[in-house]
Amino acid sequence: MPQDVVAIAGHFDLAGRPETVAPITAGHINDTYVLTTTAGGKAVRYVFQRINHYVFRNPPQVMENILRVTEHIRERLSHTEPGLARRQLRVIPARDGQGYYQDADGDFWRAYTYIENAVTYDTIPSTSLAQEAARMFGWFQGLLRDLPAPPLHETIPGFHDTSRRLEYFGQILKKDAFNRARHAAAEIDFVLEHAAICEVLPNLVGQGRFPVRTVHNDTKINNVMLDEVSGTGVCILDLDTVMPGLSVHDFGDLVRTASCPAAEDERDLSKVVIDAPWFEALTRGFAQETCRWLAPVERDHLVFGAKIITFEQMVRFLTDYLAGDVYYKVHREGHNLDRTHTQMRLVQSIIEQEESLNGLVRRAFQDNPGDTT
Ligand code: GN1
Ligand code: MG
Repeated sequence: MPQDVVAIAGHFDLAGRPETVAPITAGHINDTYVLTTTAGGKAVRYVFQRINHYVFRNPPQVMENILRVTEHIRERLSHTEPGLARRQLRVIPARDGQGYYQDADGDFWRAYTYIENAVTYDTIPSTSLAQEAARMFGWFQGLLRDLPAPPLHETIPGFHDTSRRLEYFGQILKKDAFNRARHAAAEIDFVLEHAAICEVLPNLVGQGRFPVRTVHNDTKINNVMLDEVSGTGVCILDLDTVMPGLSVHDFGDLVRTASCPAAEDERDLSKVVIDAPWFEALTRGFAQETCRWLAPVERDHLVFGAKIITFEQMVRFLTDYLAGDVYYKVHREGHNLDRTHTQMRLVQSIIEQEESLNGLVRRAFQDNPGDTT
């Protein structure tokens, strides 16, 4: 594969000649490589990605969205933060001017400049970094509030339509093509028992009582880069699912991935718990940036957002386990079932602490009063 990436790189206008290619294994969907060139005696790094077109059925639309979003943010930042090129991913167009290159196998490739001196975390090492990461996702949402019409393409239809995901889960469960349901009886019962929570947000949106915004939709903690020395937020990554959605889903996915010190596939479930100080740090960081414009109904549903997005993630992992591991990359037998277990445990942990978590949200927003009335 590294040789292929060098050949692919030939279709993009890079500085210098490709020297080395190394895979990056984080991320469950796309294939990612870092390619290094030498230009004028200096090493220059690029990120190359093969877009998973089983997941993203229309990669040109994905790239159209990303170009619009990155250009918009660059334009916004150029007024306030000139010279801060690393705050923003930069798409390198292919030689034919498109935002991607399609190879002979029909695969779509894209290239970004590499952001140096910044790191991502799969599990976040301190509450202060958690707060900063959450602030970054709030900042990102704020920058997209005035993205000019039309709305972005829906790159994965019904991405956070939890009811639709539940319906699909029901179909896969009925087939049980791999005879795996017998290993997940308690998890299946849990999903069916909690089905009603899927209706809450769609009902509010349907009644016009809940804003639909341009949001990130995949705010997993490793999708934000922080400066490797100071810890200050640098840049938001993984823009494939930036599209219309709900701010509470973004907050929720952060809570899912950063308020628990254990990994998403941790097998020791005693380590899997929503830790209040981490949750509080995330809430404070998010409030810092969003308090000026987040509607009261959104604030009141931040904890619910964490519950529903974690429940949805449980349904997604369980569905993929039953379907034979076709969507998420797996690295061991039962990987998707292990992931299902952690997500179920997190939902239970949110339910157990719901009242006190809501109290922490209220406190964070009181300390960061906005101008929403
Ligand atoms: C996928 O690619 P990655 O790892 O950032 C998935 C997210 C899930 C996440 C679970 C397009 O994200 O929705 O929350 O795995 N992305 C897509 O870890 O399905
Ligand atoms: Mg992703």
